Amino acid sequence: MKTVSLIGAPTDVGASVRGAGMGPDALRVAGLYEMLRGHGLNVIDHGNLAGPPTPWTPPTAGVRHLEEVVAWNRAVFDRVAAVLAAGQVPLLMGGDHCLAIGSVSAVARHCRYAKKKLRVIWLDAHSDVNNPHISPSGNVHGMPVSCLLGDGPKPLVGWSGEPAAITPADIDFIGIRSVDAHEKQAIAQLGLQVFDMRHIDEHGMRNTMLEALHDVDEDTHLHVSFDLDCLDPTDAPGVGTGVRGGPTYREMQLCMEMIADTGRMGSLDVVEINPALDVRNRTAELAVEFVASLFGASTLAR
Ligand code: EXY
Ligand code: MN
Ligand code: MN
Ligand code: MN
Repeated sequence: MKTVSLIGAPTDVGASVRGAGMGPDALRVAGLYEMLRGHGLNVIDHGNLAGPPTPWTPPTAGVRHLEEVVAWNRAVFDRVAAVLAAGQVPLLMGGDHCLAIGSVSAVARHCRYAKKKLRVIWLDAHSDVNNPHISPSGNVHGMPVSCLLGDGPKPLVGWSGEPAAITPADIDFIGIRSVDAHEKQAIAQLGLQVFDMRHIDEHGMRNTMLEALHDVDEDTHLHVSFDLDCLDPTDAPGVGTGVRGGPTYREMQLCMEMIADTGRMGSLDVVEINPALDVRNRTAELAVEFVASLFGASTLAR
């Protein structure tokens, strides 16, 4: 039986809006553990990782809270690596999206040893491909993809044991609708596969996901990095950087169901839930519904 390990990382260290540090408990209150158990999975809740408080200082050399971001990601990296080594599926409960630096780096290292092909699905309103030279905010939750591609603040790069944890061909973005001017240039230069909302409008979620998942095979480890601001803020108000015009509830469910159908999801981040901005824990409850679909809880037996 598959074992899913819940790892809480209660921090907003990579953001400028406070509150994402309460995300892990919001997911627990919304019944994440019970839902997974109910679907026949073995579940271990490892509790919350420890790390430094967020200092709320301005950026230095284009980056905010670098030392603390490194500390939190180090804790995430170590725990995700240990969970993968034990043959379990790590489910990182953020926290803000800077934590994907640690989780995806650990997954990339694991894939190299296990001789698996890594594919990352990045579900987000934002492309998160800033770096300290181009970031308008200095917030590291807008930079994790660059760090994973080997272009970020030195202390956040190279953790997988290679100069870059992933190549541009390893990652597909879904739901994007907020891209900074310099990020647009980076996306074009790197040739990143960005399925933005216009693509989903024009081609539909089904064709979009067929394209995004086309090269997933039995040797693939699929990592899903799920930023809740991918959803429309009318459905998911509890996020710090909401952008209107997201996928509908059913489009998002189809996205999750098609990922589940591959049978290859080996690790997952659920990030950017901000309970301080939420309405009666709606966003965490929605996250639990979508995670259920990612683990195969479709309407009919298939
Ligand atoms: N692109 C903006 C920045 O870099 O400051 C906003 C980034 C928000 C990142 C959110 C969590 O995905
Ligand atoms: Mn993000
Ligand atoms: Mn986002
Ligand atoms: Mn691709």
